[in-house]
Amino acid sequence: MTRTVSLAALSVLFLLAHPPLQAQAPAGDEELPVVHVLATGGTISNTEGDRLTGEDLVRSLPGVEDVARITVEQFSNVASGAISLSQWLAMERRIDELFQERPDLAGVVVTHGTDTMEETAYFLDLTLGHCRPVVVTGAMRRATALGADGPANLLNSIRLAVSEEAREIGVVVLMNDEVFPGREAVKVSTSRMHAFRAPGAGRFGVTDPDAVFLERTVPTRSCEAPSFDLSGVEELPRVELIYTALGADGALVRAAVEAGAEGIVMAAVGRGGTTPGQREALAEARENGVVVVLSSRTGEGRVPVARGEGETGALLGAGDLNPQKARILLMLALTRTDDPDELRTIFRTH
Ligand code: DAS
Repeated sequence: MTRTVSLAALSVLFLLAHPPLQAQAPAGDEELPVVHVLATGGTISNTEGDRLTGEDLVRSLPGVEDVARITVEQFSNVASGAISLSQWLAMERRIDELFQERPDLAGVVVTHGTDTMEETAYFLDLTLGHCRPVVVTGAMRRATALGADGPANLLNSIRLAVSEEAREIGVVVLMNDEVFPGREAVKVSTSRMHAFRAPGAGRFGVTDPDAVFLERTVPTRSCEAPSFDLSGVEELPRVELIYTALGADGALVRAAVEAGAEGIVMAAVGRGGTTPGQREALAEARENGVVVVLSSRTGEGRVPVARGEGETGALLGAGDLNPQKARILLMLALTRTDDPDELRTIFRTH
């Protein structure tokens, strides 16, 4: 007689042998701190044609059981370009809930695609009202590639999250042994292992095999309250990002206004320049109540917040925030105010 074992029965047997990490009380040496891994996808999870789960990633880490007790949660499993703004809101709420409900939690590690990692890190930096470490990490090489960097990045992130130095570090990015503040981390290479930088500022610290070193101070956020409290916010205001290049007319600016944008961030040239056609359209946008912010496509340096008004058609400059980070700050600022002076203050202080 042939015996058939259903897939469901096999799954049950597998689960009995490997209980899901997120369903468990953190296992392991009770003296060790607890870290929660929130997996979202990205190259760190990629194999040929498939994606590993957060549990797979943690199980592959040699020696992790000597560093921390881990719980794992699969938040999503997508390329980071597919993470939606409503998922951002859900991610912030989930991490906030974890910190509120679990005083024992040393920190959270978010595994994330590197393409938009700098955006998620800044968003969380602005919206979480906690200082416990949230380490956002990923990989430049997929899990099955020769020299895959994901396991080292993940293990180093867990080491950072439990380290004494990082107790009040807040949101950071860790890639290739280097740590960057969530506000400053920028992806600067499509494919190199050292793909992250903090332009104009330098790294925050390093994870060496024997220890974690923080090498400079970073302006601290309040540990009591978030910079932007999103309770009650169900949707972020629409803010469009538009590039300046020679000969660009005002068509994209007008299309953004037509689509209902409450704000426009320009990836302007140099210290906030745009073309005559864009300037005209931006001035019209402002007359229609759209908030216009000038950032720079340059990659480093400031567009003074005081730049704006007059001929630029803009309200303010983004300081040292790159266009994609300026868009996040403007979205969050617009949940609170559209008053020009308050907006300028927000851009000067975040
Ligand atoms: N697949 C890309 C992403 O999800 C790249 C990466 O993860 O590094 O962002």
